[in-house]
Amino acid sequence: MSDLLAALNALRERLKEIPQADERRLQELKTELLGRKSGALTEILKALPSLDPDTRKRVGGAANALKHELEAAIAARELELKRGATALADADLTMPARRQWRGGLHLVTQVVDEICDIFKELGFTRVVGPEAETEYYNFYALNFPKDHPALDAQDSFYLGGDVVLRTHTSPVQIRTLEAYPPPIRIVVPGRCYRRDPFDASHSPVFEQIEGFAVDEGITFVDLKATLATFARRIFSPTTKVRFRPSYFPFTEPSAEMDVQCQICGGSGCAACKQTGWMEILGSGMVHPAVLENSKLDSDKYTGFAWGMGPERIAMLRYGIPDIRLFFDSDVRFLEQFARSTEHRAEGAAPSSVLPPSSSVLRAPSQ
Ligand code: 2NL
Repeated sequence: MSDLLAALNALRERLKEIPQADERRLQELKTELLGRKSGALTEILKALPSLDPDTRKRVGGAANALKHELEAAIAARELELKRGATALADADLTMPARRQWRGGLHLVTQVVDEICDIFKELGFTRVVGPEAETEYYNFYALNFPKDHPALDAQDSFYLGGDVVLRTHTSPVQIRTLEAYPPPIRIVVPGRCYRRDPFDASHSPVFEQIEGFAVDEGITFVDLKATLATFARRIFSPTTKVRFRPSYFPFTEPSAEMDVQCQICGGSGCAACKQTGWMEILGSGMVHPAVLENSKLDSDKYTGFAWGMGPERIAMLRYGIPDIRLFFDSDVRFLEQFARSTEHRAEGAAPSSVLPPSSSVLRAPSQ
C-alpha cells in the first residue's frame, strides 16, 4: 500500500515537467503518465481492485485527484502552445527588419585620418600630446614674445598659473624635438582651444593638424613640394596651388598656401570672394630660435612646418556652410557623412604618444 502512495508522490513530482514541455514532449508525457495501456497512473489504478476496501478508497482518491491535476496541467500547456503558434502564424515575416545603426566616424575624424594617411605616405609619423600645456611649450619655446596678445587670458584659456589649454598642436613638436634627434618628420592632429566666438567660421574648440620636418639640408623647395603634393592628393591631381608671404612667430620666412577655389574652379564666386583661390594652410621654415630653444644647432639643422584646420578642409570639400554643424551632434547632419568605423579598427595605425615623462606639464629646468 505504502508502495503505491510512494509511486503517486513520485508521479506528482512530474507535474513540474508539463509547463516546460514543447509539443512533442507533451504528447510523450501524456502517454507516459496517462496512457490507457501502460501509463504510470493507469498502472496504479489497475492495482486498485486487489486492495482491501479501506486502502482502495485512500489510494484511489489520491490517484484520481492526481489524474485530474495532470489532465488540467496538460490541457493548459496544450492551449498555451496553440496560442503561441497562432501568434507566430499571424506575424508578418515579410515586414522589413528595423534598420541597424552601428554609428560611424565623425566627418572631421575621417578627414583627419585621410590627411594623416597622405603624409604617412610621404614619410611622416602621426604623433599626439597633451591638451593642457605650460606657457613654455605653448608660447615661449615657439618664439612668441612675452607680450604677445595670445598670452592674454582674453585670448587663451588658462587653467591656473602658467597652465593653458593649448592654442595649437605645436607644443607636441617641441616635445618631439626634446625627445628624439633629427631626422624628424611628424604630423600632429589634435584638439585646440582659443577664446574665439562660436560663429559660422569660428569655434573655441577646434581640431588642428600641424606638420614638422627637421633635418640637415631641408629647404623651402621641400616645403613647397610636400604641401603641393598634399593639396593634389586631398583635392584633385590638377589642383593648382599658390604661396603668399605671411608671418608667424615660429617660422621665417612664412607663407600661406591657397588652392584653386573648389566651388568655381578658379573663375571667381561668392565662396572665394571672387578671387578664385581659397586659403587652406599656413607654413614656413622653422625659425632658428625655435631650434636653438630646444638645444639644436640651427647652423646644422633646418626644417619646415605648417598648420591647418581639418574642419575648414572638410567645409571646403563638402560645401558645408557653418562650422557649428560639426559640434551640434545632430545625427541628421552627421549620418550623411558617416562611414563604417571598421577601416579604423583594422587599418589606421594608432597615433604614437610621446614617451611618458614626469615633465608633461613642466618646462625644462634651464
Ligand atoms: C595656421 C598656421 C602654422 C606652424 C603652424 C610650427 C610649429 C613649430 C615650429 C614652427 Cl614647433 N612652426 N607650426 C608653422 C606655420 C604655420 O600654422 O594658420 N594654422 C591654422
